[in-house]
Amino acid sequence: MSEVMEKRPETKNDAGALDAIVVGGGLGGLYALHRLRKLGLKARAFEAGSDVGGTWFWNRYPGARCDVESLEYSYSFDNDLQQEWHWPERYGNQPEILTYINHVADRFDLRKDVQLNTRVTSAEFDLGTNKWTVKTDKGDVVTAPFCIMATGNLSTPRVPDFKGIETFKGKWYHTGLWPHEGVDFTGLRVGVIGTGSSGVQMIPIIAKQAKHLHVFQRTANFSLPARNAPMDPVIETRHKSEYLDRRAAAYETPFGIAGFPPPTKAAMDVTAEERQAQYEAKWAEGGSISFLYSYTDLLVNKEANDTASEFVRNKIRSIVKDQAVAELLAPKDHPIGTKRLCLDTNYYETYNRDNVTLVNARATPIVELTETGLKTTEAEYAFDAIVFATGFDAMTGALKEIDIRVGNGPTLAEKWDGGPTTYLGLMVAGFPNMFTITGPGSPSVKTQMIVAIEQHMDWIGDCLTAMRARGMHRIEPSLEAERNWVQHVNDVADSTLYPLANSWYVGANIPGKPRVFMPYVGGFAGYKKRCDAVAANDYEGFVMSR
Ligand code: N01
Repeated sequence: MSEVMEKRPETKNDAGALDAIVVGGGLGGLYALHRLRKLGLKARAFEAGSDVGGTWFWNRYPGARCDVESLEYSYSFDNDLQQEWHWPERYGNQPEILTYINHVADRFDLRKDVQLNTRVTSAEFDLGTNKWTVKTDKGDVVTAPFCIMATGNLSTPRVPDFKGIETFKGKWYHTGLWPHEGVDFTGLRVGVIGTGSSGVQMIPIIAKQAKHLHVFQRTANFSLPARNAPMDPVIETRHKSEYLDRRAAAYETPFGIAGFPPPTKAAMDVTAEERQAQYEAKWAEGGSISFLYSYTDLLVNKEANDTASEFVRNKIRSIVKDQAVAELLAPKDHPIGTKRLCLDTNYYETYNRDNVTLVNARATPIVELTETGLKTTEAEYAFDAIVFATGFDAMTGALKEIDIRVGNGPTLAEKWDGGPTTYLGLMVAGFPNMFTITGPGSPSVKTQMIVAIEQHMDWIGDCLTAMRARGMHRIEPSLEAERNWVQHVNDVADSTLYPLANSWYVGANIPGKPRVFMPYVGGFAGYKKRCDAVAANDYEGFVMSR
């Protein structure tokens, strides 16, 4: 057994005895604590928020809801937990999901190892002692052999660098930093900037409160009806009776979600009438995976994709009465599914309201905020409140904000200057003993996130166990393994239609961010097999040392 990984007695906040430091107290960080504890290892997590929950702690904007069904979007590691928990609706909303995460933290007594209100500022690995020293904005200095980055993929909110923002006399908000007390927009003149998943969920609700709502859309997004509904007790009972099998089956699917029969036909192999009927059925069913599963080739064949894209554009044209507005809302610059598909409740219908105006922020970009509102290249708008639904520095933002370094080598931010490089999305060459949960280069955001988190943390747990058995103290990927994996991630992306979109998957929403395809789109099932094979093959591509 290695010196650094002996089982030690519980000593609360005894920093010297830590086996691992976990950065983040969201779904990833909490599961990391649980898994490490099961292995007899002592860990402490640091969380910037005033409570656990990560994404679901911060994103409290009106209408915030998961687009994966609630019976799927939950931990699978404890069967009693999944049997006992009751989800009231088909899709969990933000307060319910946050309640669930708090329940898990209490039930598994995880809070005692989470230090809240504490942001990790730096992490430095000492090649002599094989230990990470982590510092926080509260003055903590802690050391441990392993560092587990559970920093989230969409955890660094970004407000565009608009001139004059400090002069605006009204209130402004970002969806990812929403006030805990909520915001009442009743009777206010409101401007919402951004029409991604957050904007699409929020706009119908704000429209009902506001005196007038202006939506500033730079890129039209495809959105499908969620068809949220109260949980059907028959479905719940059946799902729970099949839970163990369904969780196992999820590992065999591309998105980590079971229950959707994989498509068997290519779109162009059937008649136009058959396609129309299929898309209609999927539209009526609600949900994005089911729709993308209409045919085998929607994400790899442009001609096939065009049929699905046009179906949704026609739906928009049929819902929105003003055809000029409908054309503006109908996406034409990217194939459906290549940007994150939105799920909505009455999004397109909202544009039929008299108190809602869509502004084309592509043709007439916002140039500045003013004391009273904002100015585009064409007009000036007066607002009491402005909401930025402008997204995140996705996948790399949170990690690059921490000063992560090894000896005198480059920081992680410097190494990733041209785009992130990892081996399997799990580790970075040159940064030993640092694991990234659902890091860039893993399927992460292209899967059910909780399944991806559990798969990563289980793999990491097994890796630490293997190291302990071998008496090893240090692990990192070889540069060659990392290079090959990055090449593979790019090759797979290039074989699909994904790179055709200017999405946050390629960093396009952040000015100056290198255009690199970050998630792995080769499918969760194949990815998991690859991770398992790497472990079975003596941790192929990794170098372990004492
Ligand atoms: O952010 P986004 P989001 N001027 O980056 C626009 C997950 N999520 O918070 O596309 C004008 O998608 C920008 O325009 P463009 C989900 O994975 C999940 O909505 O860059 N507009 C875009 O319209 C999602 O994909 C759920 O041209 C500007 C918008 O702001 C991810 O989080 C719910 C602008 C940003 O859209 C991020 O979603 C919510 C500018 N200067 C989020 N800058 C569910 O589970 C940016 N924009 C349902």
